[in-house]
Amino acid sequence: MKPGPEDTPTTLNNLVTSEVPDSAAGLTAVTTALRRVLRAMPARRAARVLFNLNQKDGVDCPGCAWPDPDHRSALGEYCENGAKAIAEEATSSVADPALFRMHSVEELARLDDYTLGQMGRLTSPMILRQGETHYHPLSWDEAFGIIAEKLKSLEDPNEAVFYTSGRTSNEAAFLYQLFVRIFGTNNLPDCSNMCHESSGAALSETVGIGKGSVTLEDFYESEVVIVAGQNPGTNHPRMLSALEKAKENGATIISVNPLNEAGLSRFKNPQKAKGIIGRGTRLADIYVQLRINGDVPFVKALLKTLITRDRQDPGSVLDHDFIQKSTTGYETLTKHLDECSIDLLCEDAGVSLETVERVSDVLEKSEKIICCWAMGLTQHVNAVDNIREYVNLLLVKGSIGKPGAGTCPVRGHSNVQGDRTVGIWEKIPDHTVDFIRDVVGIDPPLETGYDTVNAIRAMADGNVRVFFAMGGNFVSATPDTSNTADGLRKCDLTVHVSTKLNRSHLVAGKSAMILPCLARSDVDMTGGKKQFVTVENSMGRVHRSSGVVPPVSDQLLSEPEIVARLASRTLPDPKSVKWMDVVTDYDRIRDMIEKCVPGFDSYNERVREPGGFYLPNPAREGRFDTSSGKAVFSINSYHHAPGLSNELMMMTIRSHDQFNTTIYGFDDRYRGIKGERRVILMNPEDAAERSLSARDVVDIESNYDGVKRVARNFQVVYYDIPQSCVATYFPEANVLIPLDHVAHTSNTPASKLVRVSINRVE
Ligand SMILES: Nc1nc2c(c(=O)[nH]1)N[C@H]1C(S)=C(S)[C@@H](COP(=O)(O)OP(=O)(O)OC[C@H]3O[C@@H](n4cnc5c(=O)[nH]c(N)nc54)[C@H](O)[C@@H]3O)O[C@H]1N2
Ligand SMILES: Nc1nc2c(c(=O)[nH]1)N[C@H]1C(S)=C(S)[C@@H](COP(=O)(O)OP(=O)(O)OC[C@H]3O[C@@H](n4cnc5c(=O)[nH]c(N)nc54)[C@H](O)[C@@H]3O)O[C@H]1N2
Ligand code: SF4
Ligand SMILES: [Mo]
Repeated sequence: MKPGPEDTPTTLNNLVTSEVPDSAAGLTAVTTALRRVLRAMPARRAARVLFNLNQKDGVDCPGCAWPDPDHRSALGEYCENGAKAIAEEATSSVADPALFRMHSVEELARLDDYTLGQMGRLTSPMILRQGETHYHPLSWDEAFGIIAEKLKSLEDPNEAVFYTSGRTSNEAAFLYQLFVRIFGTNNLPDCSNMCHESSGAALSETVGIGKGSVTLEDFYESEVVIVAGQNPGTNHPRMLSALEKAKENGATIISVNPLNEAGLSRFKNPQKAKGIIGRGTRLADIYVQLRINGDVPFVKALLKTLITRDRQDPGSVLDHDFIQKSTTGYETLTKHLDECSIDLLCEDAGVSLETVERVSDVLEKSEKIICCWAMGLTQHVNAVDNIREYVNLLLVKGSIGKPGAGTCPVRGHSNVQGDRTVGIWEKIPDHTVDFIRDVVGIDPPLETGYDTVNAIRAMADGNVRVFFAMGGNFVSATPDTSNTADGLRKCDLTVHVSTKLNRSHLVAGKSAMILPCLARSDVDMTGGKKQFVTVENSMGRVHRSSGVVPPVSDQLLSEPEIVARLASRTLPDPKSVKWMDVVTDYDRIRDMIEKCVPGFDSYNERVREPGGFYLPNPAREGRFDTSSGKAVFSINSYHHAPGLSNELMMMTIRSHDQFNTTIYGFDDRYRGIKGERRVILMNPEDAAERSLSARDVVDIESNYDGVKRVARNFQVVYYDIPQSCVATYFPEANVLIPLDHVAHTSNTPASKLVRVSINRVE
C-alpha cells in the first residue's frame, strides 16, 4: 500500500543517538521550557501565561491531567512539557487565510506534523468546497448555516458522528453532548475510547467506579507505589515530584515497564536547589523489566507468591479481614493460582523468579499500596485483564479505600475525565435520560452510539454522512490510518473545531470545514463578560481555569458558543434549551450540569473556592458500588505473541517532544535520540539476528487477517528493550495497527502490541 496524504511524510531527517541519560528534569528542563515559550511568543505574553499557569485563579495547564498540589509555588507550578504545551497553544504565530490561499491542501499534506503545528493558531472559519483545491474563509453565520442544513437533511441522525478530544471544558462538553443527544444520536466517540476506556471498564466491574480512588495526599502516606506501563518523566512530569515526596516519607517505588524510563530512575526536581546542582533523587527502588504484555503473568506470579507465603502464617501477608468483609471471588482466585505454574508465569512475563521474590518481599510488609498505570496497560487486547489483575493485587492486601492506598489510572488529556463525567460517552447515562425528558420534554435516543472504532467501521461502510470533531486529530490518533482516511473521505461533510492546523483538516470529506476556537489560555469574553471554565483532574477534583492572553484573532469563538449557535440553527425546537442565553453566562451551564449530573451540588459556589472540590468517590471510602456491594476478584487471561517466528512485538509510544499528534520537535532527550522520529528501538540481539546494524533503514510490516500494512523508512536504534520487543512512535506507526485489533470489552485499539516484521531498505 502506498502512503497517502493521510500518512506522515516518510523522508528521514538527521538521527543522532547518545547515551540514555540516567535522570530526568533538572536545569535542562527549565531552560528547554523557557526557550520553547520564548520562541513561540513575545516576552510579555510569555510572562503572562507562565505566571498564571496552574495557579489557583489562573490557566489550567492544557497538557496532562496530573493534579496540582494545594501549595503552589509562585515561581512556577508547571513542568517542561506543560510549558511546551502552552507554547504550542498560546503562540502568537497564525495560520490565517493568507496561508490557505498560498498553499493547496495537497501541498500542506506534504508537510510533516511538526511543520503543520508551527504554522500557528487558526484564525478564521475556513471551508474546502467539493472539488476545490484550497480552503477559503467564510463567515460564522454561513458556516453554521451549511452544517445545520446538512444535519437537518440526514435521513437518520445516526448518520452523523460527533467526536471529542480531551481538552474540552466541562461546560462545552456538557452542552455538546446535550445538543447531540437532542439532535437524536448517541454517536459520541472520544479520545478516551483509545485511552483509559479499559481502566473505566475494569474498575467499574471490580470496584464499582470507573475512576481512580486516590488523591495526591495519598501518595505522601503510601508505603509502596507501583508505576506500571507509564512514563511519567515525559507524560506526567510533575508526578515525579509526588513520587519524590512519597519516597522522602519512606515509600518504595517499583517501576514495571519493558523500558527503564529515565524519569523513573532519577529525578532532579527543578523547584529545589539540589535538583538543579545535585545528582537528584533516585526514584524507582526496583525496576522490573518485563516483556511487552507481561503484566498479567507477572502479577499472577506475585499473587501466587504472596498467597503461598501467607499460608505459612495466615494473616501475616494478606488482609483477610478486608477480603472477607469487602470482596467476593477470593476462593476462585486462589484455586486458579494454585493451578498456575510459577515458572511458566515468570517465563511468560519475561521476569526472573528472583525479581518476583524481591517485589513480594516489599509487598509482604506493606499495607498501603498505590498502583498507577497508563497506556502500557490500557492498550492491549487483554487490557481490561491487565487492570483487573493489578486490582486483585490491591484487594488481597486490603489496599483500597483507606489513606495511602488505592487505584491511580493516570489520565492523559487535561479534561478527559471531566468530559466523560459530564456526558461525553457513546452510552447514555440514566441521569441524562431523565434530564432530557424533564428539561427538554423529549425522549432521547437510548441505543448505544458509535465509539471511536465503531465510528470508523461505520464510515468505511458508507454509513456516516457528517463527521464533526470537537478538537483532536482523528485521522492521526486512530489506528489503521489509511482505512480511517478512506472512511473520512466517504463523508459528505467533515468539520473540525480546532485551535491548530493538523492532518485531519487535510483528509477531507466531500467538503470540509475548520472552525477556529478559543483555547484555555485565551481570555474568553463570550456574551461580553469574562468567563471561566471548569475541568476535572485525574483524581476527581473539579476546579476553575481562566484565560489570560488576548486571542490572536477576533474571529475566534469559544467552544460553548460554537455548540450553542449550531444547536440553535439545527434543532427543530431550539427554544427547548436557552442555548444563546446560557452561553452569555457559563454559570447557567454549570447550573444545568448540577441539575443533571450527580455530585455537582452547589457547583457554582464550590468551584469558586480556591482549588475547587472533589467529586464523590465511594471506592475512596471503601464502599464498592458493584451489584454485590463488594469489590470483585477476577480471573484474567493474556495473549501469547508473537505469532510467527520472525515477528516482533511492537509498542507505539510517545517521545519527550510531542503531545499525542502534536509534534513539538524531533528529540527524545530521555532516550538519547535526537533529530528523528522515524526510529525503531530494538534489542541489539534481535537486530543481529536480522543482520541489521544501528541506523540501518527498514520498512516495518504487519500482517493481520491477510492484509499487509507497511510503514516505510524507520532507522534502527539499539536500545535496552527485552528481546522480541520493539518500540516506535505514535502516530507514525499507526498505519500498521489494524482497526479490528482491539481490547475486549473496552474496544480500545491495542496499540501497545502489534505483531510486525521488518525488512531492510536496500
Ligand atoms: N508530554 C506529553 N504528555 C502527555 C502526552 C503526550 O503525548 N506528551 N499524552 C497524554 C495522554 S493523552 C496520555 S493517555 C498519557 C500517556 O502516558 P503514557 O502511558 O506514559 O504514554 P506512552 O508513551 O504511551 O507510554 C506507555 C509506557 O508504557 C510502557 N509499556 C508499553 N507496553 C507495556 C506493557 O505491556 N506493560 C508495561 N508494564 N508497560 C508497557 C512503555 O514502555 C511506556 O513507558 O500522557 C498524557 N501526557
Ligand atoms: N498508536 C497509538 N495511537 C494512539 C495512542 C498511542 O499510544 N499509540 N494514544 C491514544 C490516546 S491515549 C489518545 S488520548 C488519542 C489522542 O487523540 P486526539 O485527542 O484526537 O489527538 P490530539 O493529538 O491530542 O489532538 C490534537 C489537536 O487538538 C486540537 N486542539 C488542541 N487544543 C484544543 C482546544 O482547546 N480546543 C479544540 N477544539 N481543539 C484543540 C488541535 O487542533 C490539535 O491539533 O490518541 C490515541 N492514539
Ligand atoms: S504535569 Fe501535566 S498538567 Fe502538570 S504542568 Fe506538566 S504537563 Fe501540565
Ligand atoms: Mo490519552
